Order: sequence, then structure tokens, then C-alpha cells
Amino acid sequence: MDTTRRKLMLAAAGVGAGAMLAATPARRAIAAPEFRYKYANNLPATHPMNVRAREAAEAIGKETNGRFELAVFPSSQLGSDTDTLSQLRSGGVEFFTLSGLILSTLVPAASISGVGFTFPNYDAVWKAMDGELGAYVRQQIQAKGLLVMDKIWDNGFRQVTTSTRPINGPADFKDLKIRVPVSPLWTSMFQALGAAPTSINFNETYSALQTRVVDGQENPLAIIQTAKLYEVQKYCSMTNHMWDGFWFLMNRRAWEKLPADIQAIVTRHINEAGIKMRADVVDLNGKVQTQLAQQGMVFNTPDPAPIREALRKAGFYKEWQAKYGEKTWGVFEQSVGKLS
Ligand code: X2X
Repeated sequence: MDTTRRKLMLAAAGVGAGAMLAATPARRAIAAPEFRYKYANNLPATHPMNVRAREAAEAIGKETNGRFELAVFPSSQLGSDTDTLSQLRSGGVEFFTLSGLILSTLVPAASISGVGFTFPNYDAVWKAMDGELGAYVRQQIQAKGLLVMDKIWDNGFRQVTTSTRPINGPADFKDLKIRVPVSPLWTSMFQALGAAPTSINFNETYSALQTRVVDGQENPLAIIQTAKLYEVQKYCSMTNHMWDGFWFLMNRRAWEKLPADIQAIVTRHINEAGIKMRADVVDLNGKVQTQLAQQGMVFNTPDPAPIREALRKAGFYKEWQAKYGEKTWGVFEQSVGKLS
């Protein structure tokens, strides 16, 4: 190496070291956190998921004296669900809430809570998801190298919206171009109903509806409202065809880096936020229908029985029973009762 180059390199190293030294006291002065972890999700900032997550982040900051900062990224700001799941696995993102149905691309059993018309009401949901079925799914998630909080966060019971027609019964699904999240169970269910489902991540759903790539979608009312889907949809049919929830997932290496006291504080506040958001979502889903109607949506409530029967006739339940296998299906039926 010639001397000029060596001198330049030494100079560069010197500047670097000097800058680092200079930065240290400044950073102390503003009390930079020891840990700054990212929490990504796909919902608008106004949805209870993000309202409660921001509250939890603040409480965690206070209780750790600023040692731990939880940075909340709503609206798929860090990427689509599919992208974010990869980032979570690689450690680019530390926390992520994801529907069990979408997570099933990695953990097949995780979609089981989304089998159509499983839960008659929330009592049945929490009994299963805070009970044995949830524990079983969490085990399966951990077997794939991810960690997960105990309390699943609520998405809600899903309703069908379209720009073309209401769903009064199974016949109205025929050839309906409907957006579904990226998940084999979702696609299979709407195919069984005779619809033409397309897998689209949530961050592209509004524009897919607006440009008429698809004519319909299905989501709980709280999302139809907060994501403004009513702007690009006309009919809302209260099918309650499926309950959906979000597992609060964690990158294992990132989690294991945290001291036990910080882990305990984060765990407590995240689970508490999950419980609070469950109540908010139920509340919002209950009261937002009036608002959506004022914004021009036309509501109807079809009888669920013939829709469920159409699924059964198409062999949907049999097919998925075989796909999950005896073990998983056994835990499922123990939790929710016999399905077929
Ligand atoms: O993608 C959706 O429709 C959403 C927001 O409900 C889920 O995350 C499953």
C-alpha cells in the first residue's frame, strides 16, 4: 500500500473514531434507548390495534426508564404481510401481528381458527383461543422458530362487501371476483362457495377494489370503516362467515437479547393491550354499522345456514379435516365441538 493511501485510511479511521467518541455523551444526554424494536402491522393508525399498541409503547418506555423503545409501524409501512413475515423471520422486524390464516403459509395449523362458521360468538372464540386450541397453535408457531405472545389480538367476525350486489345466499357468490388475503384456506373457502377469489395483501386491497381488479372483499366492520373501504364498496352483507385474530409474533433472537426485566414489562403491556383492543374491536364492530350506512353502504343479513351447507356440500370441511390431519383436527373439535 502506498503511503498516501495509508495516510488517507488512517485519517478516515481517525475521523470515524473521533465521531464515535463525540457522539457518546450526546447520545447519553438524550437517553437513547438500549433497545429500539420495530412492531409492524397492516392496519390503519386509527384502528384499536394501533391505538392500544401506541399506549403500550408509551407505558413500556416509561416503565423501562427509556431503555426499551417500541416503534409502531401501522398500515404495512414496512411492507406487505408477506414481506413482513420474511423480515420477522430474518430479524429485520422484531414484532409483527399477523392473522393465523396468513401465518399458515409457514405454520399450517395456524389457520384452523378460520375454518368457516366455526365460532357462534365471542365466548366460544376466547374459550378456544385462550384455551387449548390457542395453546396448540402457539406450540406449532414456536416449533417454526418464532415466538408468540399468549393473547391473540382480535380482528373480528368477517362480513362480505361488494360494489355489485348483496350476498343473500350461497348463489350470490357465483363467479364473484373477491379479494381474499394470501392464505390457502381463504382461497379454498371462497372457491368452495363458487366465487372467483384472488389473493391480495391488505396494503393493495383498497386500490384493487377502486380499479375494479376485484368487485368484493371481506373484513370486519372496524376495518371497513378505518381503512375507508366504504369509499369503494356499496353493499355489506353480514355473513359472519369467519372469525379472525392476529397473533403477536416475535423474532426469537431479538427477544432473547432482552434482559428478563424488560421482557417481563414488554410481555405484560402487550398482553394487556391485546385484551383492551379486544374490547375496543367488539365495541367498534357493534356501533360502526350506522356510520357506514350514513356513508352510503347498503346492509343486509343473510341466513348463514345455507352458506354453511354449501361449504359442506362442496366438501370443504372434509378436505380441510384431511389437510390438517387427525392431531390438529382432534384438538380443534375438542375446543369447538364436532363440525361436520
Ligand atoms: O388482510 C386482511 O383482510 C386483514 C386486515 O383482515 C388481515 O390481516 C387478515
